[in-house]
Amino acid sequence: ETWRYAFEEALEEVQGKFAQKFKEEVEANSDHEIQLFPFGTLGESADIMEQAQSGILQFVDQSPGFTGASIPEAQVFFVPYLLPAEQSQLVEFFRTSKAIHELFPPLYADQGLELLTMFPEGEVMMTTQEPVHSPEDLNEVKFRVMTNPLLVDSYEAFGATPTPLPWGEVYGALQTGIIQGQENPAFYLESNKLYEVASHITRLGHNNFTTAVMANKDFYDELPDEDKKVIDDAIAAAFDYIVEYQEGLTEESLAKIQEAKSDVVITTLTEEERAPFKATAETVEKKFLEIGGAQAQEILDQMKADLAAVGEGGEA
Ligand code: 6CS
Repeated sequence: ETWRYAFEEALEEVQGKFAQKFKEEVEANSDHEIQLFPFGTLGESADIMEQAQSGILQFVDQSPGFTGASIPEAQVFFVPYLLPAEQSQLVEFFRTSKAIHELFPPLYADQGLELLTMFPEGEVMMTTQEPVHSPEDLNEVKFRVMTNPLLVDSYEAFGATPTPLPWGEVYGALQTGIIQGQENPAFYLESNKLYEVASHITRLGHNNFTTAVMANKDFYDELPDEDKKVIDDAIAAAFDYIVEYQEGLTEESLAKIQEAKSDVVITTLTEEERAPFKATAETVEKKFLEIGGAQAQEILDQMKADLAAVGEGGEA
């Protein structure tokens, strides 16, 4: 049988690398084939999600940045400075989190999805046309965010004017001045040449990009146990692979950007400069409890317990 798998990025970007490894594992261990659909081949993130829910696709990678609109609890990933900055702690959190492995699957199941895994894609950085050292510098900056209500609240708290847009419109919107800023991990800034249209990159350590891979639930439920095992093993192998693949990726990507365009300014905010951004976490957390769905409190409490279990947690 041929199974279709769509994701939000290009084949050689992080989600694509994960998908390629998943395909390789499934095909090596079964008679099934995986057909990959990178970004743009089937539409935007919202489109591929719809196709996975209706069963046209068997697998989909969609980030909570978009899923937060339909599973409000998934917005928890946009409470700033919640995830740890330290990579080994971060990975351990994704491997062991009860919130991810026990609380989220039923919420995805309600949407017709079998949650297979969540994994981090790298430190999120702001790119803007002017330098940013404080929330005041974001005043009047129309800042593109994924279509996620809490991310809008978070960037409002950061002092910007958040503008939710699908990914496909971001480069053009920066180029034409409809927006003046956006955020993404370094590999994505590099591969999509975002530095051409916004030459200031600011690292404020507020988040790591989380994504999720799901199967259509009816499809998954009806599979024989041996096929479920092939899928689960392939996901586990791809998780290990993608963690390893990302070692050093952020710094390499930033170096490539600097090489491609020497006037790009990459700034890491000092602790002092970060303080006012960090101070917004409490407000955004409260907002999450208001708009994060029936299980918001339970999810947030569990996330914090999971983070405490892997180390200090708190600083992204
Ligand atoms: O900003 C976005 O919309 C996109 N960012 C990443 C890193 N992956 C997919 C998503 O569409």
